[in-house]
Amino acid sequence: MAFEGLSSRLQEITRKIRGKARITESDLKEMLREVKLALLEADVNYKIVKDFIATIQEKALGQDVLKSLTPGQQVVKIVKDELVELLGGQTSQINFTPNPPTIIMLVGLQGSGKTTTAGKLANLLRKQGKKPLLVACDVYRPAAIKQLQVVGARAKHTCFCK
Ligand SMILES: Nc1nc2c(ncn2[C@@H]2O[C@H](COP(=O)(O)OP(=O)(O)O)[C@@H](O)[C@H]2O)c(=O)[nH]1
Ligand SMILES: [Mg+2]
Repeated sequence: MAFEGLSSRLQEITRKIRGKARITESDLKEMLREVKLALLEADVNYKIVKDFIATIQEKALGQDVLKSLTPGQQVVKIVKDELVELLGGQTSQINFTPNPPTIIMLVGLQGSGKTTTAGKLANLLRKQGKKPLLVACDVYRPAAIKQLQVVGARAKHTCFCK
């Protein structure tokens, strides 16, 4: 998922509603429409976004949140909690071996984004001070080696390609 810009966009959306003393149902719908667009533009799957928005709407309308004293804050809390849930609830760290290199296995169907994720992961690890290496070993898929070279060059990390 491409999350660049998403967090600042969500902050902007929630900032608008947080301070409001009164929120109407149409304010809520308007906010959720913006959240929906932000998530879709960040490449989140359409069905996931639809369910996500429906859950928030149900929670916000169902629990008399809008009639409470701090409706804005409560709506923002519901959005935040649901986002955390959507992203898997808890984070887990990569276990690095004490004897490098640590080898990371990405498993998925063809075309599910493993190579792209390898590039993103290498980028993230590099920012954390690691020295990620991408090694092109897929000799079956057409242009797989070239693809890794392109992904590697874009993220400016070392790629061993034949
Ligand atoms: N929209 C979108 N496309 C992606 C994402 N990750 C990968 N892709 C695209 O999906 C296609 C397959 O990705 P790839 O990394 O080659 O998958 P692999 O076969 O599992 O290695 C490529 O065209 C990628 O650009 C993503 O997060 N969002
Ligand atoms: Mg691949």
